[in-house]
Amino acid sequence: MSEPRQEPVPGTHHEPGGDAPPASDAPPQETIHVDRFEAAWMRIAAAVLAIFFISILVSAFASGFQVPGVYQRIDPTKLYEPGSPFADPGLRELAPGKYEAYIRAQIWSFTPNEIRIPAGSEVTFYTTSQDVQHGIKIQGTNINMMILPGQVSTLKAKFDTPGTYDFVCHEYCGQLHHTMYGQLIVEAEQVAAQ
Ligand SMILES: [Cu+2]
Repeated sequence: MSEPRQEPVPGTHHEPGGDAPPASDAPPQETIHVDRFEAAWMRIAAAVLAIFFISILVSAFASGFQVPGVYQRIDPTKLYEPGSPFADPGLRELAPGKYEAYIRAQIWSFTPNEIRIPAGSEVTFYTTSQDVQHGIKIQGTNINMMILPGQVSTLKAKFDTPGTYDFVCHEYCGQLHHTMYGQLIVEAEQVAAQ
């Protein structure tokens, strides 16, 4: 299918040799002089950017770093209402070795403040705050996120090595902020083979 030919609109037709300057009047091409040391620093800056970009790719795809996602919005005044997963937070088993952990933060504690899972488990964490801004960092893992009132944040981690993983609030939330901590205990008993 061919487009219908456009007729030139009267008065807008560009006449050859009109206002465009003749090509012979164009200034001669000039090259920009870049000092030797300046050029070296430009190459170093480009190399540093490339290294940073590669390190982002390696951390995202090889080391499994994740950016905490906004899972949903939630009314912080309704966390205790029936049906809210934060009314009775804690660990839920979805399948052998697969868990979800709901953690509610409030001044100045986590609920629950102790979580036990068998080694080899994969846990998806969901967190929200009842009052002010908190944070959670689980030692030795990629779990490190803000806990905000009105927002449910989520991150996932796999726990292969038995041991005790402390978690703390890392966002100053008032006088007893330093008392806001808990423990995730990975028990030596392995997840049953599937
Ligand atoms: Cu805090």
